[in-house]
Amino acid sequence: MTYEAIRAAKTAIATATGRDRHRVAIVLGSGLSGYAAGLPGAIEVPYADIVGFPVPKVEGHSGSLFSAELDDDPVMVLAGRVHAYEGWDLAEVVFAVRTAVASGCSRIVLTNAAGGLGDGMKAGDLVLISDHLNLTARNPLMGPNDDRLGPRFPDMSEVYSKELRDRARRAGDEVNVSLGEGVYAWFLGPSYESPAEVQMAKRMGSDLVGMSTVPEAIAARHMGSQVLGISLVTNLAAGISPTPLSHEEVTATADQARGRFTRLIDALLPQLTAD
Ligand code: 8IG
Repeated sequence: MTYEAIRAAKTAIATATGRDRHRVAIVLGSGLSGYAAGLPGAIEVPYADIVGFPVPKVEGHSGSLFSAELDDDPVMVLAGRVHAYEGWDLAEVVFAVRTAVASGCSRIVLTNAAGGLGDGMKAGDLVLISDHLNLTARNPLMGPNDDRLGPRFPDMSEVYSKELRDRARRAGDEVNVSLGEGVYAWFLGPSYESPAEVQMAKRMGSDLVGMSTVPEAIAARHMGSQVLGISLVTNLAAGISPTPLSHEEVTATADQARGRFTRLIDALLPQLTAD
């Protein structure tokens, strides 16, 4: 079923955008989806118009795909994502990313807002994800495997492409945006971690905590796409931060980082459409 559903969504995107292939997709995390509005000449397709796409219910806007051409290379921007904590199945959580890969995106950029706990990290930092910890005991590949999508036991030794991280670093250098690097731990949420859970995640080797990205990265790797992960640290994790976490802090940091994020992605996309 998933395979046919992905094909149907892919056809809907091709029809609505007039482009039957895209090269690169970028998923915009919370507070970052405004990036799409700044894309000149982009074609917007609401998720509700793409058969099979889950439509986010919570945030102010319900999610749209934007299709734009950068030097003749079609790029897909996914503004809005759904999370497991909203009650979506992981098959639904990864559906848009799977459709992007099926539509030709051999490189997927996953962005998110996250909590920071690595030494020296502070709110506002942009961090390249070097690896992840799946602390949810869930996996989007559970269930029967469809060999047309990928192998039963996909290798995860380089989920977040070293090559793409190097390209991101070069893009950052071009536009004076410094980038950290760290391991992202996936928690289900929606409550933030307790301080003890943050200490656990830290001792286990993580620098970032968040509620997204990992299932999408696993599904994209399953289908053979390269993945780049970028976190915006919008808050220090519980117990690291001297103050309680609030969604307002998260939004305020995202607002403050928007300019740097936009500059980075503008410099990065041409690096990613190039061979
Ligand atoms: I924004 O501190 C954001 N998302 N799990 N923990 C987790 N997710 C987050 C956090 C955080 N901040």
